Amino acid sequence: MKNICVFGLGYIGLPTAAMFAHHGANVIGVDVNQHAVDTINQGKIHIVEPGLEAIVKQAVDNGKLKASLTPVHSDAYLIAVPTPFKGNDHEPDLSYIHAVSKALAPLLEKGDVVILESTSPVGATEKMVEWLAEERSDLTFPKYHEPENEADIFVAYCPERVLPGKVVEELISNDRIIGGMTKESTKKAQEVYRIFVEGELLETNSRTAEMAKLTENASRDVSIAFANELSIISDKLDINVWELIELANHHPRVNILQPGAGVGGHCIAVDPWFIVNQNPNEAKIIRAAREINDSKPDWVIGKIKAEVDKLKEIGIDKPTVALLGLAFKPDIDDLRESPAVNIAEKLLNNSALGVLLVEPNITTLPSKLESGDLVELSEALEKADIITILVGHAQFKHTSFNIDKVIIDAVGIV
Ligand code: SAJ
Repeated sequence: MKNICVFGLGYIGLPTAAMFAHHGANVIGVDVNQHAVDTINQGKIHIVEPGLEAIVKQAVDNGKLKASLTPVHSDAYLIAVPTPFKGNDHEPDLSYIHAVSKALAPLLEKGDVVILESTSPVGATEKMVEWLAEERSDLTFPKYHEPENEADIFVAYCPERVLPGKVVEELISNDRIIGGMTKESTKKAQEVYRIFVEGELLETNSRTAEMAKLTENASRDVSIAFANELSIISDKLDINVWELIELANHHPRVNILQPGAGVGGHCIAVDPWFIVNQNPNEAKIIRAAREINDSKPDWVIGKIKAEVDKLKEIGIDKPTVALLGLAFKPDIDDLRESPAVNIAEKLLNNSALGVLLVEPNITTLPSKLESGDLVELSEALEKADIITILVGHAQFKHTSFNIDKVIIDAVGIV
């Protein structure tokens, strides 16, 4: 497996391509984004991920990694393009995988390996094979129900499970699920990942691998929803939810996660919907968890509004609310799909309030919050009437909130 072509140079594709190149493979990374291609070919990166730029630079300088708008024939093709939603019912949009299939099909030769990594609904790998087969009637492709029968092309689904912020380390050390359409496809895909993966390469079929990826994130979503539901019940009963969870977790077989302002990011808040969309009548807990977690930002806004009303009653006409944290989780600068941004956006639209935003990991606000004031923590603590902690950043954990102000703590710091 000397030559590898990686489609999609985003948060997963780029680190994966760089890792293959760093371990001696000749890698062509393909992306439709000219800016990404140019940046990578200069040995730089267009995303934020600790430790990645050095690996990309070395691989580019050594001539092992090249980015391009067009693919070339390779021994293995790895697909890591987005699968967003389309329509109003969280239906996965496989058009990026379809476009890659069309670009890749003309290059295929007997013995090549095609691996899908994009988070996908169950059956997407078989759909991809259909698209490839439509273009190449001269080749045979594997069939899900005939795992012992060999074909000209080897196909597998191999999901990633790296944690943003720790991608470089986890790509190497995590165990991987290798879901071949046939037994031989699993073996061939294992050979590809063995180039750099030190974790176990667990064998299964493509549908189980697709479902495993969705299951991992849905499982975490359900666990967080349980914690968020407890926080709402505890608030009603005037119980401290953080103490409650701490106590319950002393039970040897209980391990409850932490409530927060909601669930953000591009994985846990998205992937469970693929299961719900495909199994609307069966996926009851998974749907409920999504709804509970998605409604948590509005619940936090309700708490803020209740405090605002109390201040108005005592004559403070336009109270100022400080929102501490905008990122989707602690100690990162990533604001995408962040519940804190959602809360900030809604409060900024309320002209009866002053709003101060604190996010120590960024220097400029995203366009949807451009009407807001990004200030230092000290200024917010001094000027605001209501302090709302939305993200458990280290800076906030090291701050004493021993001040005479209303504090709403969505993440249990105080
Ligand atoms: N959160 C809570 N309470 C908790 C834990 C998390 O409210 O106790 C919130 C976070 O604040 C954040 C959201 O959940 O808003 C998601 O954060 P996360 O750290 O749980 O996960 P991600 O989205 O950064 O990465 C997840 C990981 N999946 C699992 O842990 C099962 C990662 O391993 C996957 O590779 C990644 O999704 C992905 O790409 O699918």
